[in-house]
Amino acid sequence: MPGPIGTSPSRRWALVCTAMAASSRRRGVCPSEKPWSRCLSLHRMYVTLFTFTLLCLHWSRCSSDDDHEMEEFLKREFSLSKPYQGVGSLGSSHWELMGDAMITTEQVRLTSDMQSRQGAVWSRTPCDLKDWEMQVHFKIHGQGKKNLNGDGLAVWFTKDRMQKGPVFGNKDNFTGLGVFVDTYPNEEKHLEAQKKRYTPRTERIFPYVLAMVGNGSVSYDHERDGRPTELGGCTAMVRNLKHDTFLFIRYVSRRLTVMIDIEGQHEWRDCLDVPGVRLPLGYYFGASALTGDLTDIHDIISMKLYQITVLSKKSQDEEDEDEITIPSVDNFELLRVPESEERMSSVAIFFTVLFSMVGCVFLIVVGLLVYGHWSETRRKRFY
Ligand SMILES: [Ca+2]
Repeated sequence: MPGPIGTSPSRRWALVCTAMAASSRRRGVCPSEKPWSRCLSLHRMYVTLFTFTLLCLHWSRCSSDDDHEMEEFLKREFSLSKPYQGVGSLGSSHWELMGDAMITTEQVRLTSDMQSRQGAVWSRTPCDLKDWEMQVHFKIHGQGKKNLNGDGLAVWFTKDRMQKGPVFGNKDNFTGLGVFVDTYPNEEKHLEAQKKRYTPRTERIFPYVLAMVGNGSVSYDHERDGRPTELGGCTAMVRNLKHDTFLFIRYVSRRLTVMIDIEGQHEWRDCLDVPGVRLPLGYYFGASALTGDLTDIHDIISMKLYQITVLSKKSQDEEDEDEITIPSVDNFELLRVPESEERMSSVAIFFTVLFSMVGCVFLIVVGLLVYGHWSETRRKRFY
């Protein structure tokens, strides 16, 4: 499988810079007829100019994409790999099984090739890492022919854990992130039954990988394969392959990137890339799968979680502005925090303060009137 890829672009760029600098030094050899001192100063000038250009180029590249400077570390407490020591049996294990999931020596089998199964494996520890990437080694296989298998598996980063449900074996109206490998085209079958067809623009070829963010009140539309809540996705022919298949989920500087490696070429292929994804800290990683009338074997071979350290200060500062409490996605209508509510709340605060002040003035006036009346009565009593 391809290794961690977070540092590669910047490292590639650094290599290019070094190579160009070396090449410039080679080109800086002076013609023999020039006086040596003049040649040296010319050489210095060229080197200075070239270095300056390189610095400018490097600066523009770094400032155009702050995510380039990264370091990554494998976090064992959030990773699941062979020999799955204690998983599903020991309370001390970092991972817990649910439903029909079971451990073998080679994999965590979420479902077997049987109807109406659902299984999951969940991390016990909430994850407080701000930037991370998860590499999932999985396998989906079974007897069912094309489009007669289902339903798929999901990788989760959610507020709740260990809850059964209809969304690939997890509860609906979940809070957090779900990345689904959907192997059955429910919507297409539904349209076929109505004698309708996809338009080429809206057609999605299954199996299909897609990402969804839920805020606890958004439902996954199973009949439409999650189309209304899809953040992005790609076709991924992952079933019954002889070679290994991988899913890569990166969440760095509020940018969600999903890539797949399913061709057996040890190369990541882009699937989706969405900026402005806001996920709170302290959620749980998990994976789940579901079979219905149609079946498949859904296996997780490993889940490796890398902590990403973004070295660019600018993006860190931008992120530290406020704490995220509810998952949301910028420019995604279904999940946007309603601005009207925010505006209403400030309007409400204004009126509360205003009415409090008016109330106070009213009370003071009434108090003064009562006091005036009382002292008048008292004065009259004396006369
Ligand atoms: Ca489906």
